Amino acid sequence: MQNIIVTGGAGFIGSNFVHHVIAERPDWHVTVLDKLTYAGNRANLEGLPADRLTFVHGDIADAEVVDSLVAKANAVVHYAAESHNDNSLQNPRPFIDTNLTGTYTLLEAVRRHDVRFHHISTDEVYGDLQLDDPARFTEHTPYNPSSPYSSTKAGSDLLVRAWVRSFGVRATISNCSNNYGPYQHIEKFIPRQITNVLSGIRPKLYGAGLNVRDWIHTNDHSSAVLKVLEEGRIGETYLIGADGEQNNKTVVELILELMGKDPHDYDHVNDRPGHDLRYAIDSTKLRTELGWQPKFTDFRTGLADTIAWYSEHESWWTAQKAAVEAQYAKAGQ
Ligand code: NAD
Ligand code: TDX
Repeated sequence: MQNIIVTGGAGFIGSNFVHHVIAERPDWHVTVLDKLTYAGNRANLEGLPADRLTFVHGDIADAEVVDSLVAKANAVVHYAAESHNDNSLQNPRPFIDTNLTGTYTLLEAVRRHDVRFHHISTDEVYGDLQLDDPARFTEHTPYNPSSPYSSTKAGSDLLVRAWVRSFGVRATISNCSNNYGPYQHIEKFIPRQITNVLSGIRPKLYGAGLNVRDWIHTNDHSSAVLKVLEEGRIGETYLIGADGEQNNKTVVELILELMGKDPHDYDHVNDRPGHDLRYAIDSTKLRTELGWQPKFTDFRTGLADTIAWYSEHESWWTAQKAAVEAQYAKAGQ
């Protein structure tokens, strides 16, 4: 497998995966196909060797562009998506176009050219768990998405499954928990709070802040995806998680503490409509079947490194900060 397409490779998790692959697989060439929406940034790919990376500015829902690239590739790793729940509550349309029509367009191309496909998805397709529920999501948990975002991701997963069964497409799916790390857009929870503190704004916690997310460092997500791409069984789904459950209140307080501030110096703001209570992943299948293990499991250290990254890369995010906060202010958040 030498020539892979990474869709959404200029976004947060996709760009981290591109860095990982370039470092770990010296004989591979990566073609990034990215529309450069507000969430895509070419700077995320700076410093990578030009002879091993081709950047194509295009839409995954554009059948002509997709077909011409897929015809020359050995595999497609599909990260491109509209990814933010809050945006999907304001305007669901782009989520339908990219997450559903875009995935359909890629599936038709890999079907035509018999190219290996790996689909990146989320634990949010399973809905949420109660705080006191000992259960975690497994590959057998029924789909029950809550938001326009998670319902389009669930729909895209089902398209992949149907294309495997009906057309013999050689695909795998992975559903990962909440990622954190460098290059994450500042609309998302952790970078929003870090950049708030750096900008002299009090962090904003939705509701009481008791909602739980299962945090994984994006480097661990990358190693898991590479594992599934190379060794996963065709037609199978693998859940990716690193046992990182934390409630939002604890995370905000830890960010403030690590940044040398009063840990209680934050605001409670309007809750998200339909806000999922808790996500938790059981990644036993990936660990036992494919022998994957996470490496970046010390959340305090990972968060401190992430804070350092945003502090050292102010020029990466400052231009967007005012507009992101103005958008949140409209929703009282
Ligand atoms: P992101 O919003 O940071 O990046 C998305 C990228 O896709 C951007 O570069 C954007 O320009 C590109 N894109 C959007 N629409 C496109 C289109 N029509 N054609 C081509 N490119 C397009 O997202 P992220 O947080 O990096 O998430 C990447 C993937 O991982 C998504 O599929 C998401 O559902 C999934 N995921 C995310 C998380 C998380 O915690 N962020 C967790 C599990 C799964
Ligand atoms: O300012 C905030 N305050 C706050 O309390 C923001 C932006 C969020 N929150 C809460 C909402 C969630 O409980 O923090 C938690 C995390 O929020 P997000 O960063 O928006 O992530 P989430 O909705 O959990 O979804 C993320 O993980 C799963 C990604 O954005 C998805 O793409 C992925 O599928």
